[in-house]
Amino acid sequence: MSQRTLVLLKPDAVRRGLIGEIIGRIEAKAGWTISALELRTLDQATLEQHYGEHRGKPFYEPLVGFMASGPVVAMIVEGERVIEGVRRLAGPTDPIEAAPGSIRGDFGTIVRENLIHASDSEESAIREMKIFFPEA
Ligand code: RTP
Ligand code: MG
Repeated sequence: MSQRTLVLLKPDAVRRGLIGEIIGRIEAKAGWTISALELRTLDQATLEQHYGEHRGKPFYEPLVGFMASGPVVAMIVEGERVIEGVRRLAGPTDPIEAAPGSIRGDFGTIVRENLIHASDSEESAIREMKIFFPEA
């Protein structure tokens, strides 16, 4: 079943020069394609929309501060079972729990600075794609 998902390469990934490495892993999956891509610095309003479900949690303010600390790469990736697939490529939220071979497992150590965001369901994907690529 072909799907679309919203992926963000977080500011730590951009700062550390990992854009190519991470996009390479996504592009290497058979049949997946990137159909929209933009480098941009996120403002507070966009971040409040995107991470609204976490408002009030202890990690919310530091998360938003981190996500605004530098440019991110936002993209739409399309393909077979891509929603679950990119989440699997990324690995669990906490990089220390993420297996080697996953993006977070290979490159992360800090929960907040875990390199990549990917929509967690079809519903989230539709909501998040509208925030970042309203024209798509
Ligand atoms: P994401 O939404 O970014 O794809 O990550 P996720 O589903 O794996 O994790 P989620 O629970 O949605 O949390 C969103 C992001 O908040 C940061 N976080 N910090 N305890 C903490 O300090 C903490 N917990 C979460 C991470 O950047 C996480 O990806
Ligand atoms: Mg999430």
